[in-house]
Amino acid sequence: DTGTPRVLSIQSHTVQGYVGNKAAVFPLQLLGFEVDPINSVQFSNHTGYPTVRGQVLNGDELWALIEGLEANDLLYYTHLLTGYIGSLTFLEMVLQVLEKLRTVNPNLIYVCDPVMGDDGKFYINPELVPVFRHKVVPVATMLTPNQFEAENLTGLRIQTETEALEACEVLHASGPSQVVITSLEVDKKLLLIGSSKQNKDEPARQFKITMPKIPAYFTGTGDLMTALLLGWSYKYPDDLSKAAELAVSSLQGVLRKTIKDYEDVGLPPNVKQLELRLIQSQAEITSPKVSYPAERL
Ligand code: ATP
Ligand code: PLP
Ligand code: PXL
Repeated sequence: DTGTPRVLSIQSHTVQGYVGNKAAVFPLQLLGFEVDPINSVQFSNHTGYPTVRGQVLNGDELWALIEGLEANDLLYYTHLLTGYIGSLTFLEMVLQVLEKLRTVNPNLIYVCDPVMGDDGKFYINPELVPVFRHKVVPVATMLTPNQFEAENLTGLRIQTETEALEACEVLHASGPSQVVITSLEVDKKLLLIGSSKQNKDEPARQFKITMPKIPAYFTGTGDLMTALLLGWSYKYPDDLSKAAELAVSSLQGVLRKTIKDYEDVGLPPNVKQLELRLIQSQAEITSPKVSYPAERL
């Protein structure tokens, strides 16, 4: 233990473009973290393209990597970060990895983006939903669902700010002390809802951040958002609203830079394959200008 925070990040790798680990590792490194990526898949590109080729890591292969680390005494992590998980057996194995990491560091922070889908549509097999709900949520420290995922994890319908806050309370009661609903569309506005609860007897501290919806479709923004929330909440452990302000401001900075770079070369910003301009957005990641303040609720 050198005092540097160390993240085990189990996510997708794409050869080209920025989703999964490709969206999370570089920003966390810029924020000063040691990041050890395990690539849950290696694909040519993300699945929004017409063709995808590549390999999928299975649960046993994941466990072999953990055994290798363990044999060399390399299993000390301050954080576990997970995103899109494609199969039930892999999800079950991630839970075993978490258990093992916590035997080495009982204070390990597990940041979980429970990726299921968006806008009422699943991009995972729905058989994973009960496992997320009953096994993963209870062991997560920070949870970053979108509106659809929060609905599936609680069984509640979430269409208003009030309903989102209630869902956060339900999720706190099951486990995570920090819950961020990363996107909720209300009246054509995009909201992020945050909720933190230090102990069970204390009321949750809740806030919202309102941001403009950029008329373009990005992939990997959810992965980048969760990585930024992990990063900034390590620096502000007692102030989730501050961490979320910085994460949102960074992310909006990256999106603005992405649109601008595409426009500068005369490309329409509306293509589905619009990739984040992550490497070109270092300043936005390390020193975001807080342009979207959190409002206490
Ligand atoms: P996941 O499915 O990974 O749990 P998610 O569905 O919330 O996450 P996104 O919808 O990509 O992921 O949103 C994550 C963040 O990205 C939002 O909080 C928002 O700040 C930002 N974002 C994404 N798309 C846009 C957009 N078109 N305009 C403005 N902000 C956006
Ligand atoms: N499509 C698929 C198959 C995915 O796995 C994801 C990942 O979360 C997305 C779309 C959306 O990515 P994001 O929410 O990070 O923009
Ligand atoms: O979370 C984004 C993501 C992760 N992993 C893979 C993907 C995508 C988005 O398309 O295709 C394999």
